[in-house]
Amino acid sequence: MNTTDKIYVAGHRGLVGSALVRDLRSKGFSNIVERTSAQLDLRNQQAVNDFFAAEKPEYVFLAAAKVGGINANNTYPAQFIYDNLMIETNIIHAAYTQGVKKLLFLGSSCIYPKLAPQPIKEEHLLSGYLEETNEAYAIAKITGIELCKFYRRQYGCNFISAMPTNLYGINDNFDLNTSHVLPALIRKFHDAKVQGAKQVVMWGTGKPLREFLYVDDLADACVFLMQNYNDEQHVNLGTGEDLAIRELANIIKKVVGFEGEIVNDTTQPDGTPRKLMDVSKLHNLGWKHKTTLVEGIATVYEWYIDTKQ
Ligand code: GFB
Repeated sequence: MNTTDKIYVAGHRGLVGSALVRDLRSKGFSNIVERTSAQLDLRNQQAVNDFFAAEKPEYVFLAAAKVGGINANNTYPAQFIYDNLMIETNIIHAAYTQGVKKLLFLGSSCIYPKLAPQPIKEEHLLSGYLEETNEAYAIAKITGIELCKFYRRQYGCNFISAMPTNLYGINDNFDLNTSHVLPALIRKFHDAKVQGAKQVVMWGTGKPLREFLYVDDLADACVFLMQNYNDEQHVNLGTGEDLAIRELANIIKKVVGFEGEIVNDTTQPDGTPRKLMDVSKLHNLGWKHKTTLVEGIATVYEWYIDTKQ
């Protein structure tokens, strides 16, 4: 991938897509194609085909997706499966028909079985039942991996897949009904501090373990794979370290400076007990994350105060 090659970043306004555009620009890539969802509905096959025929991108980062936290996944499963299947099928097929040189598809660690051995290796895919709260999203993302695999096998397309762990960063979603845990807790602790509240509610038991990767590191890893990886098997992207949600809450509480207590709402689901990625494949390829969790949370909190308040 040369700096003048035409690169389409699908989903450039989202958490992942916006980090990809920042990363690509910082590395000198200047020919980046972007479309908002208002300009191009990626669920519409004709619109996607027309866009690819007109723009003829050479490289594609498929970061467009319907995403959300545990509550959004659980509440809107039809939208999560339909939107994601349509987006990825339309883009992958158009990339094939228009002769895209290389495509990187982004999935999620929730593709793995709910009770997969830990840490989870790439080969654990499709070896057991999925976590119920995000089954619809996981099925769509597994299909994306399989599309890339079979378009490679039958048509020789250089389509690769990356499976990131839970991500966070600037441009995240802070809506308490649809967000992931990390931005939700930043907002809850901040609001409680400002309002002088005594308690912050944490969903579930606080016992599930999660791994978090800063989205700027994720973007760097995706560009690294685009430059260096050309195989069929998907690649786990993570830090290889996890912590309990309760520990995460305590870190965020400290960064924000909230002095009250944390209470559990156990009417809310815990989701999968643990999903720690085995990142030895990624490390063996020569890539490792840079940002620590505390550094990342501090940066996001600063950004949140500057832009959302
Ligand atoms: O980040 P999260 O929504 O998604 O929740 P998942 C992680 C854990 O944090 C769960 C708990 O055990 C939640 O119950 N939690 C505690 C909270 N307080 C809160 C809160 O205020 N808001 C939220 N959202 N959670 C998603 C999947 O799973 O992760 C997606 O549903 C995707 O498909 C994504 O894979 C990366 O890690 O459980």
